[in-house]
Amino acid sequence: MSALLEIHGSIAVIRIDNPPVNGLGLSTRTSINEFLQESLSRDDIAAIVLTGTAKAFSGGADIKEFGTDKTFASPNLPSVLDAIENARKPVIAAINGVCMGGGLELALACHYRITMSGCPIALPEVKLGLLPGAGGTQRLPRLLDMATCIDMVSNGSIYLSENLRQSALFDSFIDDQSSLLSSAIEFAIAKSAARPIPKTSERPVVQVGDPNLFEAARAVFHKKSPFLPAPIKCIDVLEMSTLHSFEDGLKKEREAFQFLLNGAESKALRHIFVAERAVGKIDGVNAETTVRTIKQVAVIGAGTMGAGIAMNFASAGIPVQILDAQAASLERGLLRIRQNYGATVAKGRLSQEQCERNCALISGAQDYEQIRDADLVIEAVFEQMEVKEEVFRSLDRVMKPSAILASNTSTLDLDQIAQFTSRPTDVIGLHFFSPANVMELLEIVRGKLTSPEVLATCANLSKKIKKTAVVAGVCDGFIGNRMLAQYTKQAAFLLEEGCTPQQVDRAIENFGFAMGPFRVSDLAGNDISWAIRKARRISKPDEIYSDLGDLLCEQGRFGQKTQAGWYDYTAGDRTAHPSALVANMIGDYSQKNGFKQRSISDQEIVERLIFALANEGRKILEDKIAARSSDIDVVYLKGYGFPRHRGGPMFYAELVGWDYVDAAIDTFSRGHRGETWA
Ligand code: T1G
Repeated sequence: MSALLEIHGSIAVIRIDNPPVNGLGLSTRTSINEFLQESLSRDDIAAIVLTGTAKAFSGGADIKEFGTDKTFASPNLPSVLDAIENARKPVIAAINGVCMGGGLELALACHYRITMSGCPIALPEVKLGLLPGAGGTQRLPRLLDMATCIDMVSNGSIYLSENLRQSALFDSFIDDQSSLLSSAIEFAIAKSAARPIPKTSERPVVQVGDPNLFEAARAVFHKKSPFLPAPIKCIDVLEMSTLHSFEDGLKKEREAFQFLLNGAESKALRHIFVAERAVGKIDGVNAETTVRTIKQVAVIGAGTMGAGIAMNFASAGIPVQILDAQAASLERGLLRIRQNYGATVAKGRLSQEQCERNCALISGAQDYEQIRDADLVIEAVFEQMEVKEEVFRSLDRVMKPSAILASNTSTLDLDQIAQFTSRPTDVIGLHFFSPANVMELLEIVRGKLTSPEVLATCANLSKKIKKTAVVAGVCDGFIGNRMLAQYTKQAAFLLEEGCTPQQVDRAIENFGFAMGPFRVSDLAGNDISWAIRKARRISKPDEIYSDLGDLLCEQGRFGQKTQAGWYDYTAGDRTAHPSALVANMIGDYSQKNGFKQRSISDQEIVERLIFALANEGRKILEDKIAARSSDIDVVYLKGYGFPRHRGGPMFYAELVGWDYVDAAIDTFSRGHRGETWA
């Protein structure tokens, strides 16, 4: 059973009891309905209170049931909401916590609603590519003004109950949180004889006011989310509530819900909802795994990365020491903290001044004595093994026994780094992405000897600094950069065959990326990938790359910072202008190398780039560098801008079918630079 029944005198209390969020799966809905029918049949029961256990009333329909015939909004399932609304005794919703999606729709079908402060109220289905499919779009506008309905339904905005206190959504609002149930029971007793029993569906729709409200909202979403059908559908069905009867409006809602439910966008967004939570399931780590307390962090290196990393902790209220041999670097690091604090994802209620107060700058310290008591030290020094070796040998000598020693390396072998210490089980990789205080992704790199305790501690800490942490094994590039290397390679090979940078960028941006590979490279700095290719040409001499990126950098065209890269720029303007010089450079290079030029479709451009990602992702899974396919999707969404409504490279490959992908790769492997698809 996933509901409980308690009798309080003449009042029946039905408690939704399906941890962790009281999801309204079929068994829960069935239990609620059984207890409802029992309460309605008993002469000694005058009214019913419906509430939740713990901190949730209900988080909504069970997302995992979608695609089955059990789903909440399934037209072929008797609705517990109809049973409640048509009950011949008053049903009162006592909203005790999270009340979202189908949970709010359940409360809207009740005859009265009582709540307290601090309850998140939302219809966030749009974030899953859906819309409220159980009457929410037709009942809410009978209680709240339409502008708020549009914000709640089309944006998925979450409102705290106290911010809706004056609305008709709640019939009673209590201030003493401990007395919600007793107040609800008293309210039920007071209403038990009141007739007629008020039905939300029989209330008139609240006056819209602005006749242009719906059109203006559509214009916003056409611009804001051109790839997503759900927000516009939400507005359409909300508007239907003003044009049709409740029953007809419900039919329109149901049609729109089924349309969205079966759409690729919603499948992708539901996949990511589950994937973002699955990353926290780490092999060898469970609820019993010890998590060390991290009260003090130290960061070695006050460069762009070091300062950004430090900001994550300082802005989450964790004191952090920042070390750098050069006092000037520290000053620059502090300046970066001041300048970039506003964008820091981890900033909670801390002010910039409080964040700075959490930062202790230590210059010239080479003996690390001053940081020996730190619980976690993260090195963000120069990306050379010799430098890392010196740092880790010193840290091993100085740091207290329980300290965790982390490297921010993005390309070096963490297992080799761990061997520089006498405590390899305490060594881990924490690969932040630049700008480190902004990018949500954190790759936690698990060395062969990294202990589950150290893993659990870092995974727990990542939540405190508001990062999405994905565990990766040790290999060159871990998960994201390893895939990015194949993506950027294919992008350059497309230029060798006759594409222009703007054609490649436009094709992948029309697929949904915010920026194509060449605009991204100009933004990040073409010299960064240039340095990586130079290093790889030594470490992996057989690796095949296009020389175009090198030719570009040899002309000093590093991108926006030099006002010239794959594109031309004017001072102070980030607009990318196609470059005749680059076009000539590509043409000359391809002609010199005898590369056959051809017209390439946008579809091929997209498939070459996306299947390069998926193909490498598949190898990453085979090498056991990622724990699951959906982790790879989360990495590429959170760290590399893969469009969320496409679900990630692995999800997209599964959606189009791996047979199709393999057939395409087989064709590519017989074409230009085909050997790189092996
Ligand atoms: N269905 C299934 N599982 C859910 C779930 C849901 N609705 N919500 C959460 N979970 C799981 C989640 O996967 C995780 O699982 C655990 O609960 C804790 O979640 C007909 C069609 C409620 C604010 O979109 O926003 O109703 O990892 O880590 O941080 O119109 O969960 O432990 O295995 O997020 O405390 C609409 C989605 C559904 C709300 C709690 N409802 N959930 O946050 O916990 S569609 C939503 C959330 C619908 C109707 C339509 C949050 C939360 P695991 P968590 P949290």
